[in-house]
Amino acid sequence: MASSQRYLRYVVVAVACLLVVFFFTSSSRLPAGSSNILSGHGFASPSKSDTTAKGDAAIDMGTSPVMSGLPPATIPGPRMNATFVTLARNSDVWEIARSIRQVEDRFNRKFNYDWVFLNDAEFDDTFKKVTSALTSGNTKYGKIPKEHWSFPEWIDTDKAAKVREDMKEKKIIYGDSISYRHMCRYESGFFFRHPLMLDYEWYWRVEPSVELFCDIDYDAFKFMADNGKKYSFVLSLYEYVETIPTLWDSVKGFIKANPQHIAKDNSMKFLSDDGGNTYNHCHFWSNFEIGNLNWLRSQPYIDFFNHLDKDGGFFYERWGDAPVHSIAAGLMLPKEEIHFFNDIAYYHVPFTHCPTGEQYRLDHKCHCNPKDNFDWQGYSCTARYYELNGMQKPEGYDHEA
Ligand SMILES: Nc1nc2c(ncn2[C@@H]2O[C@H](COP(=O)(O)OP(=O)(O)OP(=O)(O)O)[C@@H](O)[C@H]2O)c(=O)[nH]1
Ligand SMILES: [Mg+2]
Repeated sequence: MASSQRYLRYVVVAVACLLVVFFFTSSSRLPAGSSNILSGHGFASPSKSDTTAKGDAAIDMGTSPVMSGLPPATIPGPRMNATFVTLARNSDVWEIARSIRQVEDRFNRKFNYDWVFLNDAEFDDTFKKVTSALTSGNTKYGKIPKEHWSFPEWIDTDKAAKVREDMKEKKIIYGDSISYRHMCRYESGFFFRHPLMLDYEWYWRVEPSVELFCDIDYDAFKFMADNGKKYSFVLSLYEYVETIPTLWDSVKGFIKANPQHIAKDNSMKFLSDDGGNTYNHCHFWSNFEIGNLNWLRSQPYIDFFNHLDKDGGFFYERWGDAPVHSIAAGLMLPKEEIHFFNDIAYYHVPFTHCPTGEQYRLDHKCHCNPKDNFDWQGYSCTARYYELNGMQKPEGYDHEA
């Protein structure tokens, strides 16, 4: 019995020795990164076979990070007094997370601008945790004051309810929604006056589930400031007529009462085909905007918003903030102050702006299909914008899409 126990002990010791030998020999076959982790460094050293050298950067086969030859993590130079701004509900968290990730990857990781989030309810911890982890700048979370997200006292709420019923029957998108109307009115007249926004001069609006398809290597805010721009767009189209039947009447009332607010060299030709008598429904799509907050806070814009608001179309119809901002910019800014960002490749369901020009797309690592570009299609107003501004359409516009 004793000798068989001794024999068993020999067998156990032999198996243990074999396991130790196997462990050390097999660890040398692990991928480079894993062996570094085992050796306590945590930096993957690239192996020749799976690395494409960028520029002249020498490949260091050691375990420390390569310090030379890589671009800086952020671009040096002055920053503008600017912020991203997003209106969202807590339930939008994962859709806005996708948008933030794209904006950060394509632009903001180099510039680290702040991000202001606004909501008609309190933001919850998940929303704050997820969004602040994704952003490179500071994040701020604001609650919208009740008086900016409710029916003003001059609105007949029974009449507004009747309109919603009618629009529901006609199957007009968001036609029966009260919150959508508050949202459009808020984006038209209040977001730029929220206390958190008062710290800034420039904004870039970002909505849930949007995409950016190309690298943006320069500071778009600084571009706006340096070139005297106040408002910008990437997509333009015709508004759904049923949502704004009397908007242009209200605008004409404003023009008549405030001729001093109308810019001399304006973009009326973008908005109207008959010198201002009727609206052609063209507007810049406001789910993307880079703009100047001081302009929105200026007396001409506030007078414009107040005039429209008094006429009640945010509730008696379903006026969107896109035509409201666009008409304001088109009439009250000289046309040179509106900018088309051909180089910002963008998607918001269902339209894509994919920059015309193959070399640009290659140089900026774009991943949009030029065939999806909406700019030169019949329902886009961008060709009108080019015409009005005497701009040549970019090379390739007639065969890329
Ligand atoms: N806090 C809050 N945000 C809202 C509400 N409704 C819409 N929003 C936000 O307002 C912006 C515009 O709303 P969307 O629902 O995207 O409207 P849209 O772009 O016309 O329509 P979609 O095609 O659905 O995107 C988005 O940033 C939304 O997250 C709301 O009731 N409360
Ligand atoms: Mg949207």
